[in-house]
Amino acid sequence: MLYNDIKQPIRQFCFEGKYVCGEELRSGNINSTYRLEFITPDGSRKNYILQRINTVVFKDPYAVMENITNVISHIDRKLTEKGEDTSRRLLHFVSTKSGAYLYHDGADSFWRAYVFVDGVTAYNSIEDPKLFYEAGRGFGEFQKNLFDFPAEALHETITDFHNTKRRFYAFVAAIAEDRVGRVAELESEIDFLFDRRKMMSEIVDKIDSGILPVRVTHNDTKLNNVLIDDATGKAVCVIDLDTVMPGSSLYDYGDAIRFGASTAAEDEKDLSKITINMELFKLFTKGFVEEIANALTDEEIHYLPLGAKVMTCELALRFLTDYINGDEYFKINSPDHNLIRARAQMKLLTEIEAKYDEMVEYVDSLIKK
Ligand code: GN1
Ligand code: MG
Repeated sequence: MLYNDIKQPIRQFCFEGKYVCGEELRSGNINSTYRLEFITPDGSRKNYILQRINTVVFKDPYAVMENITNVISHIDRKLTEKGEDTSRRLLHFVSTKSGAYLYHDGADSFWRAYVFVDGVTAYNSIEDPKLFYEAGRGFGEFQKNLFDFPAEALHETITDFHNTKRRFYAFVAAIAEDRVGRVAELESEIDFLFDRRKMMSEIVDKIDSGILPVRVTHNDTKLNNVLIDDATGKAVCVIDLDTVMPGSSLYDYGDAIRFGASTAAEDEKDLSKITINMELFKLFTKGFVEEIANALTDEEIHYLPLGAKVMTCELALRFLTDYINGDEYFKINSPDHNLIRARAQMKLLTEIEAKYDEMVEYVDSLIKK
C-alpha cells in the first residue's frame, strides 16, 4: 500500500543507492511525509525524506519552494561566514532527474525530497526542560539569521496566514453557512471565541500602526520543527519552512510557547491535564531572547506573551472553523478531532490568561536596561 503511493515519485529523484524501505511519518497535519531508507553501493544506509505537498493548502508549490530555497541560501551564507559546517544545520534538497526541486506527477500531486538529518530528534513533547531552552535558541537563531533577508522578496504563500482578525471573519462566515449542521452543538465554544474577538486584532493592529515591525518569520514553530542533536542536546536545524513569510516575531515565539510549554498534547481530551508550565515558558523565552535580543525592539520583547495568547486563540479558532466547515483543512483521525483540538486550545488559553501578568513581568526582566 505505502510503496504503491510513493514508488512513482521515488524514481524521479536522484537518491543515492537502492530503495530498501519507507514509513509514513504522521506528525504533520497538512503534507504527507515519508522517511525512506536506501542502501548505497558501499553498503551504508542513507535516509531521505519524501513529501507530498498539500495543494489545497499550498496553492502554489513553486512559490513555496522558491521561498524556502532563498531562505536556506541566505542562512547558508550566514553560517558559512561564521565558519560553520552546514551539512546538518540546514535542509538539503535532493533534485529530480531533470534538475528541479519539485516533481509534478501529472495529476495534482507535487513531491519534493531532502536528506534526512541523522542523529537528531524532533520532539513532540518536552522530556528534559533544557531541551526547550535549546528550542528557544534554535528558533531565535533562525529569526536572527533572517533579520536582513528582504521580506518583500518572499511570496505570501498563504494569504493572511496569521491575520487572526481575518480568521475571525472566516469563522463568523463559517457559522453563518453552517455547512454540515454542527453549529447548534457549539454554543459555549462559539461564545468563548466571540468574547475574545478584541484580543484577536491586537497583533495585527500593532503591526498596522507601526508599534510592531514586520519580520521574516517561520510561522509554524512547533517544538517538532526544530531538530535537537542526540549527542549534544543542542538545536541543530529548523525544519518545515513552508510558511516562511513576512510576519511578526510574536507569531514564532507565541506558537512555540503554545505547543511546547503546554503540559499536554495539542489534542488532549482530558482538559484537566492542560496548563502552561511556567518553568518551560521561562526556559524557552530565555533561549529565544538571548539569541535575538539585539535584533528585536524593547516593545517587541515586551509584547512576546501577547503572541502566546493570540496564537493559542488563533489555533482554537482555526480548529473550530475547520470543524464547522466539515474538516476540510487539517488531517483528522476521528470525526471530532478538530473539536477536541479546539477545546484543548481554549483550555490552554484560559491558563495563559491566568498567568499572563507573570509572563509579561518575566519578559520585561529580560529587556536590557
Ligand atoms: C499545521 O502540518 P503542521 O503540523 O506542520 C498548520 C499550522 C498549525 C499546526 C497545528 C500550513 O502544521 O499552522 O499550527 O498544523 N500548518 C498550516 O498543529 O496550516
Ligand atoms: Mg508545518
